Amino acid sequence: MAPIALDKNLCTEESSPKYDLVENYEGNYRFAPIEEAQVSRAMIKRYFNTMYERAVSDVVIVGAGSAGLSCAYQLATMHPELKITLLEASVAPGGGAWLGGQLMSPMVIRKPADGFLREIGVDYEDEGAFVVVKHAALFTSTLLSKVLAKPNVVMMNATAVEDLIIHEDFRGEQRVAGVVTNWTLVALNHDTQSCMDPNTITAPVVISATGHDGPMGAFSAKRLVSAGLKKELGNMRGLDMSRAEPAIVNSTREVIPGLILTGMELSEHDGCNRMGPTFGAMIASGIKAAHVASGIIGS
Ligand code: 48N
Repeated sequence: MAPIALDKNLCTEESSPKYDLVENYEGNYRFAPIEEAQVSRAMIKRYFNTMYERAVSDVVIVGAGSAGLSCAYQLATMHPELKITLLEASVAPGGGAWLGGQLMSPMVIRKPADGFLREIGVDYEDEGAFVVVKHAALFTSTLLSKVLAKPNVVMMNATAVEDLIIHEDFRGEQRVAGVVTNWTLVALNHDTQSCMDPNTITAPVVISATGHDGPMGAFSAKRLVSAGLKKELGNMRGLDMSRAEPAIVNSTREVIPGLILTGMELSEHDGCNRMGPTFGAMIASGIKAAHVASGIIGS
């Protein structure tokens, strides 16, 4: 099919009207011509090329909340050669870090995690033992923009991990070898439709940062139990900021070969306390998960 001819005289830099000149708003503001099919094809080509190319990834990160995004940033910075695929079930990434606690938007981050804010260029007010970012979305949007600017990171949102790929190695040891995905609206409607076949993404390392909340929270931890790879969940304990934050960071680890847990998913897996609306542990745990992944890949 012949490519759609463009109105050439509107597509050159010198001829296209300056978008910001006031007179362009006096009824003659014009765009370069477009055909609907061009828009669809521009999106389809890129989206499905991404799915094809990332069917085999080096690292899959499940969940684009504060832990998953911090991990993606750190890992992509340490290893620009790795194909890192970030999967987020919601349409909007960010998880609990968009709004902060109780829908109150200022975000508290305990020292020393404030160093990461300086790394990514987010201003804050210093309160001594902790700092406060004026709006949680300032942190999340800045971090998200840095992550998406990394050439080796691809994020697929509205895409749910609905199972783990689990292989048995030559020693008979079970290891996670990737994830099973579907569009989230499909994954949430399995009970209303006959089995909708999923997509797979294989990767030697999966980092699960699916949090403790929401319709799919602690997904991988729960799947380890239902797949018989873990006897039972630890179940998140009551709120204790002082105990919760170091516990989450210090317990960030590879829980079974090929699967690293980070962030609040660990509270459900191990039975750690919750910390409420303070986010330093999410940052530090995400960064630690990146180092754990780096160690696995480098070994
Ligand atoms: O923000 P969350 O839920 O998880 P973390 O661990 O990044 O950050 C946790 C933090 O927000 C808190 O809970 C704070 C500190 N409060 C603690 C407390 O005591 O209350 O992000 C997880 C992301 C979300 O965006 C989910 O949509 C997504 O993971 N997700 C998934 N994405 C793909 N496939 C799935 N199966 C899936 N499940 C969750």
